[in-house]
Amino acid sequence: MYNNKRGNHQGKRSGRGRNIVKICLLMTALPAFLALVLANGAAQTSTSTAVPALRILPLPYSQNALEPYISARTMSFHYGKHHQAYADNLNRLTAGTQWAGQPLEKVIMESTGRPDKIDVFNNAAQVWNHNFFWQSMKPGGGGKPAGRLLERIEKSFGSFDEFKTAFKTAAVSQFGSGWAWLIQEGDTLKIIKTSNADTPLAHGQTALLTCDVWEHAYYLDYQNRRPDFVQAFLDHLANWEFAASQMK
Ligand code: MN3
Repeated sequence: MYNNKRGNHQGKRSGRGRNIVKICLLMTALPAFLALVLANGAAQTSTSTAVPALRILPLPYSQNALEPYISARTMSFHYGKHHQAYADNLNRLTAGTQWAGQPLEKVIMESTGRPDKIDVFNNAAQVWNHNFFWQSMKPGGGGKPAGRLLERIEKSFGSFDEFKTAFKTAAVSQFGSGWAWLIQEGDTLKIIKTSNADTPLAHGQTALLTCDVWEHAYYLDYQNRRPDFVQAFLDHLANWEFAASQMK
């Protein structure tokens, strides 16, 4: 009797267990099924446009690699949402046009200064600027550059400290959204700031390093304290090896 009861009890338990297993299997299979449906949809979209969609460059480090100066949360929004959205917009705007599948630099140079193509320019330039910005930083960056770059900085600005002060002033004083840049013109290095999506590339200038001063770049970590963000960029993030590699 006891054994039977126990048997029945076990039977009920294993019946419930089987149901739980079925539900778990369904929950496990559902995302895979949805992924398959989405992948098929994406494949159909890409074959119908017949040109490869532009993709943003992979981040050169993990999303938490720049902590504590830039949080993983900021990176997930900035890279995963903002930067991705510019690329998605550009692909949508250029689908079926002469710019579909063309190099980013070509799209920027051909759309700049055209009021009727401002949306194409803004999104293309923002994709390029952000690709450049991620490379302008590295974990354990900051400090002082070396070699030819340091010589040029000292010749152009008087000293590295004077350069840092001037770069910070430019980044902090950019009114509204935009970018601060170290650029090269001939043998001279200059600091410039650009508004919104504008980029040195569109003006024939050689960019060496940039700091994004749109609020989305720092607001989650620094709120309104843009000077603190720019200081952290200069002291702890700036990738001087990348800047030196861009020199002509
Ligand atoms: Mn940005």
